[in-house]
Amino acid sequence: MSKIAEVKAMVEAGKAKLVPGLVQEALDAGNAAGDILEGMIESMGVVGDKFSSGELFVPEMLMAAKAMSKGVEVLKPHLTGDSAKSLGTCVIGTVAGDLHDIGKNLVAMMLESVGFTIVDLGVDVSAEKFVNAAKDNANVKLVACSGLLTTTMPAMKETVNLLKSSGLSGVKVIVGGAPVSQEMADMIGADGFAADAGGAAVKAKELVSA
Ligand code: B1M
Repeated sequence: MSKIAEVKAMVEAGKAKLVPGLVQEALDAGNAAGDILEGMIESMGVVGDKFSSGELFVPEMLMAAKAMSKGVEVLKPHLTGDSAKSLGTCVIGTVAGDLHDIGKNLVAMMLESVGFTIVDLGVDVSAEKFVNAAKDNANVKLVACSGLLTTTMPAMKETVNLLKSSGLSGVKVIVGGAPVSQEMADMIGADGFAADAGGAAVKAKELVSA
C-alpha cells in the first residue's frame, strides 16, 4: 500500500493519532503535499457517501474530520508560501447553522498564503457577526463565507444581503462550499465564487485588485 493510500485509509477510519505521522511519512517518501491533501479530501468524500448510505453515522464523520484536521496541520507549512505583498484583511467563517470547518480552514490557509491577514470567526457565524467583524477590524478588503449544507444556503444569502446593505465600502464578498455554484453566487449577489481553496485564493486576489 502506498503512503498516500495509508493516509487515506486512516482518515476514513478516523485515526486522528496515526494520521499526522503517516502524513509526515508520505512527505518524507517524496509525495507532494497537494497530492496528500487531495487524497484526504477524497477520503472525506467516501465518508460522506457512507454516511448517506447509512454505513457510517455522525460520530464516525466527526472522527474522520478530526483525523483530517490533524493531517492538514502537518501539511500546512508545505502548502503555504511566504507572500511578499499584503492584500489586506479577510474575515472568514462558516455561515449560521453550519458546523463544517475543514474546507473553510483550507480556504483561510490559502488566502493567508497569498497575503491576506485572516480574521477567522469560526463556524455557525450569524450575518450580523460577519458584518460587525468587517466593520470592527482594520483594512478589511474581503469577507469569505463557507457553507456545506443545502439547509444553510438561506443563511448564506442573508449574510451576503446584510453585508451588501450595511454600507461597507471597498469590501468584496466571496462564497463557496459544496452546494454553492457560480450561478448561486450570482443570484445572491456575491462578488465571487470558487469551487476549492486554491481557486478561492486566485479569485480573492482578483477581487481585491480590481
Ligand atoms: Co456533515 N454533511 N453533517 N459533518 N459532512 C456533509 C456536508 C454531507 C454532504 C454528507 C452526506 O450526507 N453525504 C451532508 C450535507 C448534505 C447536504 O446538505 N447537501 C452532511 C450532513 C447532512 C450533516 C448533518 C446534518 C448530519 C446530521 O447531523 N444528521 C450534520 C450537520 C451539522 C451542522 O453543520 N449543523 C453534519 C455534521 C458533520 C460533522 C460535524 C460530523 C462533520 C464536520 C466536522 C468539521 O467540519 N469539523 C461532518 C463531515 C466531516 C462531513 C463530510 C463527510 C466531510 C466534509 C469535509 O470536511 N470535506 C461531508 C461529506 C462530503 O463533503 N462529501 C458532510 C472535506 C473538505 C476539504 O471539503 O468542506 O467541501 P469541503 O471544502 C472544499 C470545497 O467545498 C471548497 O474548498 C474545499 C476544498 O478545497 N470550499 C470553499 C469550502 N468552503 C469554501 C469557501 C470558499 C470557496 C471554496 O470561498 C469563501
